[in-house]
Amino acid sequence: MKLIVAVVQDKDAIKLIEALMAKGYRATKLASTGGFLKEGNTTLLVGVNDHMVAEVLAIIKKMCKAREQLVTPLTPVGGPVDSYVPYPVEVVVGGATVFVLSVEQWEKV
Ligand code: 2BA
Repeated sequence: MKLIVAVVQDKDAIKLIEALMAKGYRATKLASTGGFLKEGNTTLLVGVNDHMVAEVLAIIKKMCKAREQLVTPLTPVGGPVDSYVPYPVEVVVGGATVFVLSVEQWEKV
């Protein structure tokens, strides 16, 4: 038994959940926030048997796209503020950040 924890972009979340449901997987959607961009993203919890992990990863890969996003760096602390021009920097977000955890016990009570 594994728990797949997938951090995905909000834009991909609904289609990903639909694709998982269509294949008979169950998922829990959590609203989350990225530590770096401090913007909303989605964390999905998917509990599966070991032999299903590869298929779930393939679905995540298919449904989640990498996108470029502009970030404006903060003014450096203690530096000269008047001469600092914060140029936006591009970061590539996604497709998805996925953790596969071993589950010791799974109960439905
Ligand atoms: P954020 O932390 O908001 O990060 C968004 C994107 O910013 C990252 O995309 C990466 O391209 C960039 N980034 C993050 N930290 C950076 C840093 N210290 N310096 C430069 N660029 C940085 P992704 O790697 O695709 O990550 C997307 C989201 O997945 C993250 O949102 C975070 O919510 C989650 N995530 C990524 N790695 C994680 C990890 N090791 N543990 C927990 N959550 C993670």
